[in-house]
Amino acid sequence: MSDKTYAGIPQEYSKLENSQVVLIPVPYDGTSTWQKGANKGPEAFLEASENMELYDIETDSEVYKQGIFLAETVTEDSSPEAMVEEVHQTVKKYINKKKFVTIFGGEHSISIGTIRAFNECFNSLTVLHIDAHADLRPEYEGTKCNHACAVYEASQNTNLIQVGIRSMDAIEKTVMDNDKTFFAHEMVTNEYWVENAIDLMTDNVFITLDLDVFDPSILPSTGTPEPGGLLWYETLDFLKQVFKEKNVVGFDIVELCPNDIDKSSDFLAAKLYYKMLSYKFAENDNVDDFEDIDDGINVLKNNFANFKDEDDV
Ligand SMILES: [Mn+2]
Repeated sequence: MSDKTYAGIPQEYSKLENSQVVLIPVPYDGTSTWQKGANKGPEAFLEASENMELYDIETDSEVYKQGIFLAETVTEDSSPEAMVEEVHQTVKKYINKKKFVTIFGGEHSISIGTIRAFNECFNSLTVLHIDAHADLRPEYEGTKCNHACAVYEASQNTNLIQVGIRSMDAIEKTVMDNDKTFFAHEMVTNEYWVENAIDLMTDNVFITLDLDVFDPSILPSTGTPEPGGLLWYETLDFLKQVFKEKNVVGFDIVELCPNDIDKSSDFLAAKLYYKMLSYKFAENDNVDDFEDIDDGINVLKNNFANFKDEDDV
C-alpha cells in the first residue's frame, strides 16, 4: 500500500473510515479508436491535483476536510467486459459503504460499469451524460463494452439526459431520445437549456462527464476533440445548478489523454473534479448561490434518502 493521498492531503483526511468521498482511478484504454493515452489520465490528473490550491473561493470551503479516500486503482484489462465488471463491483462496494463515490478514467467504456453500479443502488436514477459524442451504439467493433457504447445501457434502463452532443452516427438516431438531448449547436442559442435539462431530471442524478465536451481551445488533451464545445464558466454554472437542485449521488470524469507539452488540460480536469466536490458539500450559506443548501452533512444524508437497501438489490 502506498501512502500517497489525493492531492497530497494530510493522512487524517484520507483514511477510508474518515472519508465521505471515495475516488477510484480506472486507467483503462483498451477500446479507444484514435489517439491512445487515456490510460495516463488518472496519473496526470492526480499530479495536477497535488499542485492545486485546496481552498475554493466561490464556495468559501475546503472540501478535502470531508475526507477523500484514494481507492486502489482498477487495473483489470484482460477484456472490455472483464474491466466493466471489475469497475461495477468496485464502485458498488464503496456505494454500499455509504460513500460518495467518484471515478476518474480512462476511456468512456468504464462508465458502463459505474452507471450499472449506481443504477442498482439508487431508485429512479437519472444519468446526466455530458459529452461531445452520443455514445449510443448498442455494439461497436465486436463488443458492447466499447467507448462508443458508453451510455447505450443507460438509455435503456435509466433516465438518460445528454448535454453538449455534437458528433454521432446516423444509426444512433434510432436510440436517441431527442426530447432529452441538448445538442451543442442548439445550446448556443437556447438561453433556457440549463433549466430545461434540470426539469427533465429525477431527484437522484449520476453525472458522467467526458472531458471532450469542453471546447478544444480550453481542453485539447483528449482522445477525440470536437470543435464547438462548452466553456469553463457555463459548464460550472450548469453543474452548480444541478448540485443545488438535485441529489447528485456520484460522478465520473473520463477521457483525459495527457501529453508532455501542454499540462493545462490536466489542471482543468483537476480543478473540475474539486469544483464538483465543492458544490456537493458546500457548507457556507453566506455564499448567495448556496443559500438554499443545507450544510454538508445534511446533503450527504439526503444523498442516501433514496438509497436502496442491499436486500432490495
Ligand atoms: Mn466523447
